[in-house]
Amino acid sequence: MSRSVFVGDTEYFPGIAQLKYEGPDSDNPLAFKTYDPERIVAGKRMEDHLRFAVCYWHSFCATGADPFGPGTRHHPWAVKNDDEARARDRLDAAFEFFTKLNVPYWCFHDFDMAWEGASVRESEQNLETMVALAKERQGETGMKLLWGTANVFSNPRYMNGASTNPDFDVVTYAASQVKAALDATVELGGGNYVFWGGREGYACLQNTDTKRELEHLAVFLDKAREYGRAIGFDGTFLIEPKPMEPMKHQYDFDAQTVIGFLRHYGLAGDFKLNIEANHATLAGHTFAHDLRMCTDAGLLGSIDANRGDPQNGWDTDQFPIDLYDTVHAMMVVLEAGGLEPGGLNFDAKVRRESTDPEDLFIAHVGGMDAFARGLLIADGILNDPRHRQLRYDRYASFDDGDGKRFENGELGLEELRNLAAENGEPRQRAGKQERMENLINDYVVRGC
Ligand code: XLS
Ligand code: NI
Ligand code: NI
Repeated sequence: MSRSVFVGDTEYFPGIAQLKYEGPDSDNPLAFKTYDPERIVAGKRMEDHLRFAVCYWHSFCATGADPFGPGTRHHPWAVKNDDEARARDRLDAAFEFFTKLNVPYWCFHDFDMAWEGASVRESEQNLETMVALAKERQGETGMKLLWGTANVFSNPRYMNGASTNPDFDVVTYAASQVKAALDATVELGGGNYVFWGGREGYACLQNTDTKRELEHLAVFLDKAREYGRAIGFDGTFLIEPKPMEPMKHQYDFDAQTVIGFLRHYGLAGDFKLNIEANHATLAGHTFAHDLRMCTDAGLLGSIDANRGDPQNGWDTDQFPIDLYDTVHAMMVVLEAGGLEPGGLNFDAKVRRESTDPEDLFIAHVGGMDAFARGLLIADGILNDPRHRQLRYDRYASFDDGDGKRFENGELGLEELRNLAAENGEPRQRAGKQERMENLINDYVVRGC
């Protein structure tokens, strides 16, 4: 596919051409060593397995500001005085970046792309203006939208939550934004729509009616589904779990909590999960654990690819470069048959000290190569009969006979007791954890 290298009138990343696969021996920091979109793995192109997306917020809006100091990155697309002019420049810079990086998808929040107006109507118009331009740019570059979402957590009005806010007026405002963001997602052909519950939780249990707030959340999601389907959105609604930050506790704590919630309120199926690595680890799990909980439930929708720092207890949103993480994640994804219509969205930001424009490319290259390696290594492991044997043959006693009858619910507690009495002490069967770990390491070393 040939793509024009920049859109609009200005080149925002001069001196950087479209990135290519150059193979493992390349020493070019702006080339892929493993990610080769055309390479066939397990019967599919790498690009179609990984379905990479770039996020708008961290990459084109954030400047590196932290609670201790202002931004360090000076974006050439953020210099004009007028809101609309800045938004247009930012969009062009983003599409230039997407094209040069050569990824197929992107993701946005309403007010990453547009700017908030003084009224609901004004904000809607601002978003419509930017969606029209984004649609043009998608047409010119071949980019597709992985998902859209609404930022219903930054504006001070959402300090007590959005759909779970104790004040109904705030709930209606959140609804106005979700409606407009759903319209935008449909207009741009997005395959998914995300709800990350930014401030849907509490800071103080004692002043919060948790039962009522959770019920409001369920009603709100149900109405969003109803509206989305009515305007022709046939993609997946996604809930992105996170246990804390900004709130002390967030209702969408982790994968299993969200799965239980979706099933309880009859939302499962239309709604699936968007698992973010750093959120899973904040919940005390591994990334692969939360993915596996989703695939077991048939509810894995998409992935926010990033990583935390084991020494920091917050959402550092670093680029994913840990090979074990990507191997374990891709083992789950491959076993489940893939991510489509979801993908791997880099919800990750370069560090505050990474101030060269090329750093944003280098960071994405690292993440893409790490997942490409994860894919190849995972495919090798899953095709090794020893993996099957170590993981599944442990359950052979349930394949037939009484074990099978137990699985089918045909044996009562007394019958089970009698079997134990008859059969006596069970034979010890080792878990073989170290064999499994060594097998994985062998594939990691053998590489790609
Ligand atoms: C923040 C979330 C956010 C969502 C989209 O922690 O990861 O970026 O992905 O609202
Ligand atoms: Ni995220
Ligand atoms: Ni996050």
